[in-house]
Amino acid sequence: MNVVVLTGAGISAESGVPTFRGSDGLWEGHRIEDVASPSGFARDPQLVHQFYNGRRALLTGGSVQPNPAHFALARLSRARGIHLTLVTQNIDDLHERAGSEDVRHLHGELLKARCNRCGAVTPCREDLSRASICPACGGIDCLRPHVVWFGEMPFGLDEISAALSRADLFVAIGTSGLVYPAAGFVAWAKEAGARTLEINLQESAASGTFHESRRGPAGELVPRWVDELLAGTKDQG
Ligand code: BJW
Repeated sequence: MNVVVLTGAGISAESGVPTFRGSDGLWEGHRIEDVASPSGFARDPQLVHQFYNGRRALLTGGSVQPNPAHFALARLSRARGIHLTLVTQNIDDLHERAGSEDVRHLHGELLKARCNRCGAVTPCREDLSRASICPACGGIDCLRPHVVWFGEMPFGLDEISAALSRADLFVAIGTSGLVYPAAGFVAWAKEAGARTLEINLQESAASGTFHESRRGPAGELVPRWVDELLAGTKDQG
């Protein structure tokens, strides 16, 4: 069975990573577009670096850990009879820390930096600033977080689109369904004949598009859904 799972900020909320559009918005007083767009970075690079430095520090500080939803998806990826494509919009590394391999980071990775001069992508666990030096080319004031901002092309779309066209089941977990192209994946999967399931704390912009929606915290509902799916595939095999 081919399963494609798309995760969003909601799956990491119970790990202590604030969501984007919740009442505990990540950056009080700033619109997401101001800190997550190339024009915002060009206008005020220091502000944008500060925004990502704070989130990187939270991620590496020890208080943020994978939760049962991340672990359940790692378990699913190892199950016989299931081919899982795990796509995340999140730039954290919580899926990897829970044991998932080959995670498709549609919107990039917080623990990497990219050089605007030479294009190199390098590991990054420290603060970035305009004074940072690219470890690949030695340039100054040319590093940016390796993330996808509004107006930029998300990563890995060809492979994700191929996986969606083969999917028997598509599941979206903890995403508001407001940001494209990810918000359109449910329609692509349905067009390919997949069954579609949404797991979210509350109704999302895309809820009406799914065959089924389950409401509740990912940390509870995802392990339950994985148990159900594995029990079902065992019965069939
Ligand atoms: C829980 C929970 C719990 C809470 N348990 N659930 C139409 C078509 C195509 C494109 C566009 C279009 N219209 C406009 C566009 C352009 C634009 C776009 O979508 N804009 C919208 C605002 C309208 N898109 C782009 O620019 C993208 N690029 C692009 O389109 O390129 C051209 C292209 C065209 C056609 C095909 C292919 C390409 C790029 C988008 C980049 C988004 N970047 C960001 C920042 C990344 C770096 C960073 O993290 O800082 O990505 S913005 C931000 O939003 C981040 C997230 O990944 C993304 C989605 O947010 P997410 O994950 O859904 O979080 P929230 O907070 O919104 O929702 C959390 C959910 O969890 C809620 O529903 C809660 O209820 C739930 N929840 N706790 C379960 N415990």
